Amino acid sequence: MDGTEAFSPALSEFVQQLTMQLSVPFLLLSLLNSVRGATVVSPAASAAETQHITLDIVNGPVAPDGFTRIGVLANGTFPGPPIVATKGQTLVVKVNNNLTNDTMRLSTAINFDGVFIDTDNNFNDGSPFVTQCPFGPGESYTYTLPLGDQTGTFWYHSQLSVQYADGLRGTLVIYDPEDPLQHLYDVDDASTVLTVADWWHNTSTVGLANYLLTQIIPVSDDGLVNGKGRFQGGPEVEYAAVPVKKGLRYRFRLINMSARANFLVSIDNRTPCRQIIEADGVATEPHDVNILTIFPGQRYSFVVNANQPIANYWINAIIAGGNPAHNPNLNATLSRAILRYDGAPDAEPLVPMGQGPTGADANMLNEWELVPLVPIPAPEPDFNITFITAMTPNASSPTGFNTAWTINNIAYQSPTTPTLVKVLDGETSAADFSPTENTFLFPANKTVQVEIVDATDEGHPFHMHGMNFWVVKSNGSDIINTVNPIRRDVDVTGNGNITLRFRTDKPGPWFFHCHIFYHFVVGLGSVIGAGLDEAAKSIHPTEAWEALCPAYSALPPNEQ
Ligand SMILES: *[C@@H]1O[C@H](CO)[C@@H](O)[C@H](O)[C@H]1NC(C)=O
Ligand SMILES: *[C@@H]1O[C@H](CO)[C@@H](O)[C@H](O)[C@H]1NC(C)=O
Ligand SMILES: *[C@@H]1O[C@H](CO)[C@@H](O)[C@H](O)[C@H]1NC(C)=O
Ligand SMILES: *[C@@H]1O[C@H](CO)[C@@H](O)[C@H](O)[C@H]1NC(C)=O
Ligand SMILES: *[C@@H]1O[C@H](CO)[C@@H](O)[C@H](O)[C@H]1NC(C)=O
Ligand SMILES: *[C@@H]1O[C@H](CO)[C@@H](O)[C@H](O)[C@H]1NC(C)=O
Ligand SMILES: *[C@@H]1O[C@H](CO)[C@@H](O)[C@H](O)[C@H]1NC(C)=O
Ligand SMILES: *[C@@H]1O[C@H](CO)[C@@H](O)[C@H](O)[C@H]1NC(C)=O
Ligand SMILES: *[C@@H]1O[C@H](CO)[C@@H](O)[C@H](O)[C@H]1NC(C)=O
Ligand SMILES: *[C@@H]1O[C@H](CO)[C@@H](O)[C@H](O)[C@H]1NC(C)=O
Ligand SMILES: *[C@@H]1O[C@H](CO)[C@@H](O)[C@H](O)[C@H]1NC(C)=O
Ligand SMILES: [Cu+2]
Repeated sequence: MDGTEAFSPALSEFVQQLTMQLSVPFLLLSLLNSVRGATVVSPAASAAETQHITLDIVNGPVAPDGFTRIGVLANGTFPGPPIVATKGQTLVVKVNNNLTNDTMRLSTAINFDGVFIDTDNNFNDGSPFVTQCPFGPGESYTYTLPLGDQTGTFWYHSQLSVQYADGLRGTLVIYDPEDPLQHLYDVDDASTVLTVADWWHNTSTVGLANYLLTQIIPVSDDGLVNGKGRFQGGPEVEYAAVPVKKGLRYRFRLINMSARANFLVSIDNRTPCRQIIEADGVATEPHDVNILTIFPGQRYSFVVNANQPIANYWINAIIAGGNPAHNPNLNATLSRAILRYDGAPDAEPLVPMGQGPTGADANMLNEWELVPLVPIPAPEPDFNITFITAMTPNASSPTGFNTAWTINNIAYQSPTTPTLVKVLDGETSAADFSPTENTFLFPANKTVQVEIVDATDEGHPFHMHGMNFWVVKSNGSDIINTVNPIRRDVDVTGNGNITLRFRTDKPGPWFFHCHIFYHFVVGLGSVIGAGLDEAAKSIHPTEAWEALCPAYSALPPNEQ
């Protein structure tokens, strides 16, 4: 809130509406008790310490852009149902595999992207053939995730092959009832979670087969914002409307659920007022930008002050991901949503669909300018490694086109026996892993610096499972910051170099991979083996986990 705008009527009306919808006494009380600076938090804020969640993974029809296809969907929707958590909870997520359609992968495994995984809980990280075997149709697996002190914006997705391109993606927000940045915004609820995602009409299995043959990642048919979008020549599907009330400040939580594409996100008439306050679950000092590029897997929170005239405004989410000539359906301009002020007509903005601010007005986000709210210096490295990424056509493929992406000349290939299974059997030395497992071993409680050297012409968002890293050097900047660099779990390289540092405090194998899953499945991945001797002693999976691999290997190939 700034100034003395008509706050109280607006808020009390808002509170009334909200409480009518939710009728949660706790919320009512907390809102009425604190008028100014009230934060509209999710109803789960009052929930018990353990939250039980069920996700049914089904094949069903879905038509986010008006074209009906069969997807792989959590609870039958795209995006899947939002997971709403509160700091300190333990999430117990029962995932039922109800898949039936073998034109897409029938097995699955779920990763809760960015959620820290406790030391002894590595087996619940959801990484196929690293921390678990996938589970097949008719099976269930329950992920137990103690959230500890972590808060912020996350998501969940299938981690198996490129299956999440078929739709298995959803949001996960951990609300902090005592958010130190609460004074900056008034509203932070389900309506302020924004997702951008690429979308294909065909299955990911067809897409992957084409990719292997042609070396061209299938260009998506469109980009979706909050699960809605349009393709060129398709029906005029109603864009998602994001409701705001004049006079309130909104904490938007933007999640890039792409499997491939990126988006340039801006809001018309927002010059110069979008404050970033979070990157990948790490609270930052407020930082003004007008446009941000967000890569697959990344998340940002930003505050928008609804201080413009009551109207509809475009939220531009210009999609970029491959050469549009490869898919005439893709029209980058059609990827957008509407910021709708209360009192504005139920209609599209009157101005044409634009690309957002350009040139100096763009005020793009420079990652190296982000400053974590809680400073933690990057520790001095005990080990330095270099990853050189490259795309290597596969000479032995019959077409000559078969693609591999490599790190230090090795294309990661999933082993048959998951890394963790081997570790628990006492296989913890380098010789126990084949070269194509690209597994890097370090003792426990050390700091590793990895420089990723990338001379390719594509962006690669590198994602670390289970923990954050310090971004000592961002792509596109020469600044080395070890004092208080941004910490996050996805950082982008591509025709440039980045330097990251992480700790090996959590014994276990952790996936470290490009979050463009088409790159990942053809090799752009590695495993960080942190203190594996310790892991062999400290990790004690459940019987249900032990049963996953025997069940998976007994499946016929079309059910795997
Ligand atoms: C998903 O669907 C199941 C079965 O209908 C339901 O019990 C569960 O609560 C749903 N999950 C979420 C997160 O909404
Ligand atoms: C299975 O998926 C394919 C590809 O999307 C679709 O053409 C087919 O109709 C689906 N089968 C059933 C029984 O839904
Ligand atoms: C999914 O499978 C579970 C466990 O078998 C079952 O309880 C549930 O009803 C199924 N849901 C759907 C939508 O088929
Ligand atoms: C999907 O790809 C297959 C194989 O190329 C093709 O036969 C089919 O028409 C495609 N379906 C859609 C919806 O594009
Ligand atoms: C999401 O990631 C994709 C893939 O890198 C990127 O092209 C797109 O710009 C990102 N979206 C946003 C909103 O930045
Ligand atoms: C893409 O969509 C925009 C907005 O409807 C339209 O102005 C433009 O002509 C379209 N592009 C193409 C190549 O048709
Ligand atoms: C790692 O690299 C840093 C420079 O980035 C250097 O200061 C340090 O001595 C190196 N450490 C080791 C163990 O090689
Ligand atoms: C290269 O092609 C051969 C023959 O098709 C195949 O067996 C092998 O898995 C491919 N390698 C990679 C890294 O894709
Ligand atoms: C690593 O640190 C933890 C916590 O301080 C300690 O319990 C563990 O013994 C240490 N491990 C090694 C190998 O130093
Ligand atoms: C990385 O930085 C270089 C400049 O050093 C720039 O040319 C390149 O586009 C950047 N890559 C990405 C993905 O932003
Ligand atoms: C990245 O590092 C490599 C190897 O040190 C160097 O040759 C290259 O110029 C660097 N790229 C950029 C954009 O700084
Ligand atoms: Cu990549």
